[in-house]
Amino acid sequence: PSSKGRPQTPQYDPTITDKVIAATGPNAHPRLAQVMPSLVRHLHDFAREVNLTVAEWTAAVDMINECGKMSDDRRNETQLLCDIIGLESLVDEITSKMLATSMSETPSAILGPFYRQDAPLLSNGDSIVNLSPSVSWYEQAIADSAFLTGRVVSGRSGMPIKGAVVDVWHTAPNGLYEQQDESQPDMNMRGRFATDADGRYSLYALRPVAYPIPDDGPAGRLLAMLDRHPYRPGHIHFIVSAPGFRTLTTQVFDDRDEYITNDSVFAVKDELVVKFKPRDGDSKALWTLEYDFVLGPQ
Ligand code: MBD
Ligand code: FE
Repeated sequence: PSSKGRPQTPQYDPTITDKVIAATGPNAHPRLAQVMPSLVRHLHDFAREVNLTVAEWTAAVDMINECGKMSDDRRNETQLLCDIIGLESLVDEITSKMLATSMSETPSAILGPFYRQDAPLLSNGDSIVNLSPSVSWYEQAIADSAFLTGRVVSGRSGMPIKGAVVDVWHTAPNGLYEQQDESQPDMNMRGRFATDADGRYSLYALRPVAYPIPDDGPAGRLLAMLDRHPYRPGHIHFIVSAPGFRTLTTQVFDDRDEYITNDSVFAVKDELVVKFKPRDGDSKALWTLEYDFVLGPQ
């Protein structure tokens, strides 16, 4: 083969991609120096692959700006945008694969945009449901009243963990978290429970209902333009923590739900699908759920 041909790679006119990557300095933050070249390469390749135009890029910038502008402590539109393209679920999967030490640990699920710190510290057997007979969803709250119990156990030893904190939250039967809804008192449907000497937690809550994620912003418009629905299957969120154990963020999903195979944010896992059973002889609940949380070592 001739050695006099043109060089295979341009020497004097590197691609924009190469220039951006080469611009990283020697004192760059190590993790950023590792991840940014990959991000730039994939983003540039994406733009080339779809022939991204200036008009389309401008629309995307406007969209991200709008997400930021409408976000506050009650609404996180940027996170919602990540959720509907599966990014929060993917990152959760990657993280749990990196950290999990055994198959027996309860699988994680995404935090979502509606967690609030400092939920009330309650006692086992207390209710997180604040029911006023004047709310439109009163009847449904009675029909879905549920006793939740189970143990927090160590994945390594199988022993119950005393003093683990079970932080729980879900929506009212109208499909709204309390911070989205003027008709609910502050911190409604939220609570933190410490496990007893047998590692057991117990509380009164509700069977969760399916509901649409907020779809009056950019995330909702994107769903509509993709001919997608905004619904999540009914779920209850948990963060389970104990000293010496890796904190578990997860959700359980009611198997009665029609959206269980069709979650708009892709968070359902088989092991997190639960069956509520009818409860006899308890004036406070028509249903029971028994669910154990298995924690991995820190
Ligand atoms: C939710 O209630 C939720 O849990 C997630 C992950 C995303 C949007 C709404
Ligand atoms: Fe949720």
